[in-house]
Amino acid sequence: MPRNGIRLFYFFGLAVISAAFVVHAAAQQTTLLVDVDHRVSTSLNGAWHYIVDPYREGWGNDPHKPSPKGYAKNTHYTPEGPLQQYDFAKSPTLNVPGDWNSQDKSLFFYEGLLWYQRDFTYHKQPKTHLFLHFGAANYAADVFVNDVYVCHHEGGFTPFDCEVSDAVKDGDNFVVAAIDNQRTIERVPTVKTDWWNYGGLTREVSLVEVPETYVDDYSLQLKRGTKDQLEGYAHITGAAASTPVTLSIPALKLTKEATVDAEGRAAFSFNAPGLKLWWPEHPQLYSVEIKANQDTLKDDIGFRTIEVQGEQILLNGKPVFLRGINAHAEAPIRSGRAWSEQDAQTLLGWAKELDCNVIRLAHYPHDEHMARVADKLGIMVWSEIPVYWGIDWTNPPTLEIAKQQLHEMIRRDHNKASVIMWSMSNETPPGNDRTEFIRKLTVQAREEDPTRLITSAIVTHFKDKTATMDDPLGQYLDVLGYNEYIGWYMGKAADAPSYTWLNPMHKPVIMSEFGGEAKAGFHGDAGTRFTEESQAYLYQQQFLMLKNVPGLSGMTPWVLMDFRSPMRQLPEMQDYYNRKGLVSDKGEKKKAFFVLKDYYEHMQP
Ligand code: GCB
Repeated sequence: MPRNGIRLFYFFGLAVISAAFVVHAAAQQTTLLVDVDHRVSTSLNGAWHYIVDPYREGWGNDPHKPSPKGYAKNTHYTPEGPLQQYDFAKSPTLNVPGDWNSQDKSLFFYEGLLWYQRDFTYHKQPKTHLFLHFGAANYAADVFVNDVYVCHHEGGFTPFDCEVSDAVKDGDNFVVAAIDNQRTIERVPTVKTDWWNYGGLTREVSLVEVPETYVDDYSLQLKRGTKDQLEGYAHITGAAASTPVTLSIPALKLTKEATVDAEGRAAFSFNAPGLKLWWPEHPQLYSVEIKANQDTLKDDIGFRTIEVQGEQILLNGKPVFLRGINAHAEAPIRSGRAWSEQDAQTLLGWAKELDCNVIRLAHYPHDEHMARVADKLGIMVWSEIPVYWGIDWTNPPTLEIAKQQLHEMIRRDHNKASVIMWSMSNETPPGNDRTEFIRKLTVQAREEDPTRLITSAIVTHFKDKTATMDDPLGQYLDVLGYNEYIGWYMGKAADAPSYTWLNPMHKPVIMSEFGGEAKAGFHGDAGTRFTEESQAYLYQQQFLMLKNVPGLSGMTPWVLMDFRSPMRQLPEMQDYYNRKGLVSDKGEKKKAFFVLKDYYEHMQP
């Protein structure tokens, strides 16, 4: 990897290059450790001081060429000292993890730069690497430890690890993180989304210490077409060629050894007699242990295959119908960005109650707890990057940041049995530039993970009452997702059953969105918008229509729970919430919840 070269360049070239370039060089330094939640770590969750900085004062005079000066320093204000106009120690605090919008009323609509700071004590062991791990920071993060610039990261929903081995001192330390959630055209997502742009250190932060050589990535998957053939690799950073790596699965009494090649990669392929597969009804997980030199990495993973055959999706070789639901990473009951295991338990608990076997985690990678809990509960997952609506298709840095987010999503969750599909995008406007952009993403996704299915949610275009599922994007996908809002944005719910659907590509189709809004507790007749009755009726009519969709292999109605969106401004009904939830933001189940539950429970397998 060119990473080491860039590191050396960073340290020796620092004095002679411009501050702007330092930002770029630091950007390359983020590592990505898999399975961080199974490593011993020191949590940095808790209260962090913050300074709201709408004019970007903390970056110094040129906000376009940020330099690691300004607020990266942790100096305290004294009346007799040089003029200094900030002081972290006297500034208020925010809880980390947590978005800033839902913690301080004055930050509800805030978008821009905000500085976080906290002290920490650390005693690093010799011959180790120390990483500062961020579950996610929305959107851009620049991080300093003891005044040393340690990393830059972009993308608000994926993890990153900044190496801080040289920046950390024995004893007292401090970390400063500049987080900027300004929406811009060239970012991913771009300026308009139907969800709240929650800013800040929205997921857990920790210090992760690993030995000199360590397992940074591994993969172990069931080979397609088999019931007990496992294959994969472990990648050991810093390991000399021929270093032995041991992989064991104690419950199967299996221990396998392989040696790393010149790239630090050890390949595994072996039979696992007696292997129980992962099924939604029996989500079997195995404890897996990987050892290389001083490092041991443990994980709990399941084994299953997922593939398509004609218009069907096969799980472990058998056709499966995906009884799904969509969900945003909106925290149940309290609102704000979801981040905890409890949030995941609540959201996935409702999905389970609906008798779902799949959840679409829209429209960006959710917290890792979601995939972990889904692994345990037996809920399959559609995981997506925020290539949403109108992206800057012809701008190369936009493609780069989309690719980076795709890479980070796959890397974090490629050992989660629950995750069966990577989604490249949602409702993108047809056009050659769009298709070429997403085609490139599909190529990368297949290279990085040949074991899962590739999909996208496509907006349905109707000609009169006929929908032809022929968006050219479909040729690059394994499974076609189609979104439609008959009965809400177009047409009448009563007419849904009379629509015709055509599937000229003969691929499996998931109706990836349909639905309508209802305010919990608002009742009336089925023809009155926002009543629970109208939403329930819309679902019933959709079910009648869906019977006629050729190749239908699943559905994920929109959406499990009401979620905050600045686009939803109707007083008394919406109040900045998209009300298409089957459950309100306060956890009240609407009539349509029970309509869907009944439908799924009585569905023939
Ligand atoms: C869509 C989008 C989703 C919106 C939803 C709506 O098509 O994919 O992000 O929230 O419609 O409620 O309008």
